[in-house]
Amino acid sequence: EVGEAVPASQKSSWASFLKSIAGVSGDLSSLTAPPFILSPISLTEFPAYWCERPELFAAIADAKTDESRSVAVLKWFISTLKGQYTSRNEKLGSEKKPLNPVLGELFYGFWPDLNSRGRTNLVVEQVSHHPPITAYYIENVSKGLTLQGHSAQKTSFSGGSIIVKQIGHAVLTVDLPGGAKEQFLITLPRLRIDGLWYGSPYIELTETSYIQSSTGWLSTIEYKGKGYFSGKSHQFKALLTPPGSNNARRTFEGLWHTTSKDVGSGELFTDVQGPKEEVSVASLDEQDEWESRRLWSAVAKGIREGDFETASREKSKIENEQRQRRRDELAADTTWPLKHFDHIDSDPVYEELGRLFKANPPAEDAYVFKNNGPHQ
Ligand code: CLR
Repeated sequence: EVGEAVPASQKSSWASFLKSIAGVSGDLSSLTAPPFILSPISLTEFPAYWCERPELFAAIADAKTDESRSVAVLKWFISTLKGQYTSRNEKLGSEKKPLNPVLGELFYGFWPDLNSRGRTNLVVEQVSHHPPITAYYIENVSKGLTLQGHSAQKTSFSGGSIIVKQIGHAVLTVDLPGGAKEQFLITLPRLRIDGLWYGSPYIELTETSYIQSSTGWLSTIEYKGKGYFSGKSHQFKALLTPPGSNNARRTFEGLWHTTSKDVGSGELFTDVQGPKEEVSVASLDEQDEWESRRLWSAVAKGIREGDFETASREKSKIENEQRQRRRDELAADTTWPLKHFDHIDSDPVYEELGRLFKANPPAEDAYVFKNNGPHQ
């Protein structure tokens, strides 16, 4: 018998969903899941997790040395993890299956200027439907900061858990006084989704991710869960190494969903127990038809209200309309034009900075922002 968290009427459909996951490798987005596990939020909203502590993002620009800038980037990065990987559990009760974005779906948002941190803007576009790929661009113009990246996933099933390999990377660019720029290549951790059998999935991070600065400073972040080191969930240990060295200058350690410390000084490093700031988004009637919340509004309402018949009827409408578009494009020998991003086959920043820590793979493609967001 499966899971205590699964409503009685959905137990058999949850069991067959789990069986179908075991048999599908690569892309779970199109699998039909039972209603209790559906989220009313599209994956195009997820890049907002990068900036829910806008003051930590802005603080990167205020750091004065190469070393302290790398520390500020690490601090901001670690402080995003709670939102990225545990916030659905807090908001929706467990990890859930997000809405699978359509090609061309958009998500725009911002965090207002407060306490002289500057305004931060977010532009997201779904740049591929199959496989799903989401491109994003975040900027704080007054601080001279931009974050450009894309996100895709390769999933597999192992020992009762879903293993998610993240494909894609992010590049953070910092304008330095005097006109120079510093760049940071950010790679992404691997995920394990546990708790499936019980119907209450949650994420644990595993293996290693990197933040490589163009100054040579490198953060190597190792992730561990229950049963390792302290036995607690959501542990990390980050080593910061100076240019050209293999010996860590600083070590940071703790739990990414609560607090961590600078091991050398014993001082507090990150603390994400306080409130975060959700992205501000235009109201539905001000949004374009391609904007995520407007596009999915009828489906999301059905899911929220437990009216799954309406949700699935509205979802089919969107999917059929998409299929028709693709057929029309094929017939007319055209392809869907991306609005905000240009695709490049190999990202020169990834290749160059990735070489410094032997990134695997050695090259990745990228989506370059056209500088034409709604706020530009
Ligand atoms: C997307 C990029 C974000 C971080 C992030 C967090 C949660 C991940 C999501 C990414 C990709 C899609 C994901 C999701 C958790 C569950 C969901 C892997 C990596 C899959 C498709 C749904 C599995 C279905 C079960 C929960 C039943 O920066």
